[in-house]
Amino acid sequence: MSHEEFPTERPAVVTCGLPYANGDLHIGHLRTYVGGDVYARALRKLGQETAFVSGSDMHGTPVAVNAEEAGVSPEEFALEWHETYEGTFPKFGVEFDNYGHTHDETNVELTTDIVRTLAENGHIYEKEIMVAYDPAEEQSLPDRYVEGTCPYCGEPARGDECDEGCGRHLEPGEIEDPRSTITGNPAEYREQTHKFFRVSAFQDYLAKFIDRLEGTPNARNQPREWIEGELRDWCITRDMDWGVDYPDEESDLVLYVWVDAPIEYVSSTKQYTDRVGADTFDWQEAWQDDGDIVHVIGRDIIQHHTVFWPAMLHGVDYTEPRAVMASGFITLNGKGFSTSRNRAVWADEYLDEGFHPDLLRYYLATNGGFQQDVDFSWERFRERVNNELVGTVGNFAYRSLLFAHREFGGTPDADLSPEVRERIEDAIDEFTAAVNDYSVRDVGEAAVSLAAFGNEYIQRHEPWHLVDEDPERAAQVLRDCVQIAKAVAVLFAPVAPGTCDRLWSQVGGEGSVHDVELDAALEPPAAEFDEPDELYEKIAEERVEELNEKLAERVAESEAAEAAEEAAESAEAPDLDPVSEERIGFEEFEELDMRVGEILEAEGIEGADKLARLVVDIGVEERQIVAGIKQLHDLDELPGTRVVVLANLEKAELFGVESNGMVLAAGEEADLLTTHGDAVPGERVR
Ligand code: B3M
Ligand code: ZN
Repeated sequence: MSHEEFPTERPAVVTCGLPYANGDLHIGHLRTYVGGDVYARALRKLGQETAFVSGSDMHGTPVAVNAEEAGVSPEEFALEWHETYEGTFPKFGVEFDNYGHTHDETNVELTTDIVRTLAENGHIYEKEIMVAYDPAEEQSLPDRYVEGTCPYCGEPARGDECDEGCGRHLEPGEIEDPRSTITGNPAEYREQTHKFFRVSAFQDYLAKFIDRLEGTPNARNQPREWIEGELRDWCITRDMDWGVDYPDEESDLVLYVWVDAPIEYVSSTKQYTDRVGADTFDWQEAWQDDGDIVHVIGRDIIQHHTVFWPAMLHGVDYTEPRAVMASGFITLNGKGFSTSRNRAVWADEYLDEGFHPDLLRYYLATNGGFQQDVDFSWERFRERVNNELVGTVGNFAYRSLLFAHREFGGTPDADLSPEVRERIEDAIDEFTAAVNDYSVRDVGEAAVSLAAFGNEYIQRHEPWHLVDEDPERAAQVLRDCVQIAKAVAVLFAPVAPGTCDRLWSQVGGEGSVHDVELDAALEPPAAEFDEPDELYEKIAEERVEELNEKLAERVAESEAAEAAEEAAESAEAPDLDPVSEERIGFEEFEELDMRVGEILEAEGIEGADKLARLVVDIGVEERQIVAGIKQLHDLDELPGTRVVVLANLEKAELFGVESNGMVLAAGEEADLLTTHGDAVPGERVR
């Protein structure tokens, strides 16, 4: 820990990565927002002055491309999604102090201002570069308008990021074998003048910054390689209409979306101050003087938050981030979410199923460390809800409060026992340590393990026997239990804000549990309270089956639709040659000695892009055959495959390897010809 522990005397700002305003939210998206919300609420519990902000990311090609597909202007498209998100977050208890968007006046002004200052401070220069261009459309192809291969790891990449491979940011012109996503044509390159941010000049600063940075280990470690390697300058303009104009120039360029997007963190805080007054929260103190800035993001955007963004902040003398918490990804039944395949649990769908948002919050916040990938399945969801929320937290609270209410009408008149006081103090310490470790899971764990202790405590003392045998002892035990329930309400509130507010009023708490701090956990509960009701409800096994079926049906439906589309496409796709006019005689055909073969071995030929060396059993002998299928097939999968071999083709040498025969294949993708019945290797094909 390189900074003073929380709570500090400084204002803290917790931010969540801005969602692109370009489509429906699924529960995978919610992970960082729930994480950020839990963290901000937990900080407040420590008494830390905290603003929790975010906003919609309106600009850039991720929005422009989808808007184009939808046939509306990017502005209209993005605003509509922005309004949807604004409504969705609170439904999950994610309550930002301010939720703005990058296209609003505050952000456009502040972005313009910051870029101007960077330019004045000598951090921006102009350079001619080659940018991708689609000649058919006569337009530049920024970012997501091109697809190709990542120059660093060779994986397929789109636009400005290598999203399936090494995760790097890609500069304009870097992508290899670029194709236009508009027409599918190979892109051409044209020279254009662009603005660059001199990130390279910040190398020394960033090297020290990364040593100070707190947060999850992935966010602190991953950037070292980039910072210690060759730190390249960053192109901050794009040739498109949608975005914030590059200030003070007649050019057609707008700022790269990753310039104005993080600035929204500041703008959103400013809007909060504008609304509540600087006495309540002073954005300038936080961002320009000395605040504790904590960014909560997905792990795919670590580079932006630990390299480009801190350099920008430093370049205008703003407060650098104190911590970056980067969450892992989320999978569904072990496979990635796929919005296009409808393989997702949508945010609205979850609520429509009638589940309380706290259940999902609990699952997302505590099912693994924040930087770990998390798998969601309805089965596991049910298990955790039933065992931990119903079985541990709910069960403890209900049985304790019901019993105390019945026997004493509320909290019995007795002193808190030292054992229980200590146990609650430990839980408070665990909670505080979790916040300082940036672990939302441990925040939840502090509360749930306290509830588990409560269950064990009540079981150990059996107050239902004591009421008759030793009423004073019974009063003592129940006093302890009500205190534990109250402490659970306080400690669990960041993770389960809705149900903990209920628990808070069940123990006779005044106002909202979100207005009290950790010390409330040890304050005496109300002498009187009403009969409680149960906080959580069990999920039946049939519900899981039903939900899984729904999901499977939906995925099957969209996969079928996709397959039909693909089939239609490929049916019309190939330019088929007309059938040859020249006829051959049967004897000529008979000259072709074609045999059924079985592939025994398949390996790529080193140095050759396309060639593979196959060993094929053709019954009478084994043949070594070179085939141009290296990239078209998974070679490891080929052994055992039946093929058709032209066995009396002249021998040839390809890439220094002798090829003795030919394996027949059809089409661009080298679809291998095979047999479908009981023909064995060596039999002739006629
Ligand atoms: N809009 C979303 C993403 O790449 C992007 C985040 C911006 S945070 C300043 O995950
Ligand atoms: Zn890569």
